Amino acid sequence: MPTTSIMPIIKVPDPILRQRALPVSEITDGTRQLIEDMVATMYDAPGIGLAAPQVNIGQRIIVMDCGKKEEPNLIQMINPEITGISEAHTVLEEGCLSIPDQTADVERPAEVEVKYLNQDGMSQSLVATGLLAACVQHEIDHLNGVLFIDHISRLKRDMILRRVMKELRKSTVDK
Ligand code: GNR
Ligand code: NI
Repeated sequence: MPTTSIMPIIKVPDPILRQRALPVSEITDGTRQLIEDMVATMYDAPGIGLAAPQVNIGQRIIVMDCGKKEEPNLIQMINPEITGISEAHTVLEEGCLSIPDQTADVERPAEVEVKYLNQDGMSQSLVATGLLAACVQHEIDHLNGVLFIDHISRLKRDMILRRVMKELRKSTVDK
């Protein structure tokens, strides 16, 4: 019987979130198991995307589902690379499982083209717009140690970080 595990999600200020993840050099059964566990962890959270560094794994792997409940659209990427961006930018409200309960408007290219490997090591390409475009850029950022708060003003970033640290202190004193 195949079994999947829900993995703990790493939160700020863990330095792992600021490290650059390494390319997957060989796709093994272990890689495929990790991807399964990441998918289960993303749906459990729930979130629309998850990057391996968020579960303490420094590999270039992301999973996403920006579909609806009735119409899921699971996408799993190994070694994703942005190969094209639109000139047009859009603003979307983003959140992050590693920065609990905080959101901010983030401006990004409206459309991106991404090249990646699937679980069988086959090269794939995706053109994303709308929420999926924001999500795939947010996830690839995670692989480079970048968080959505790096795209907003210092004032807003510091406000969010102060709130997160306050909650963190509260939860460690309580317990
Ligand atoms: O669940 C998530 N929602 C979200 C909303 C707008 C843009 C990006 C995202 S990704 C986020 C899950 C997460 O933290 N992925 O890294
Ligand atoms: Ni995130």
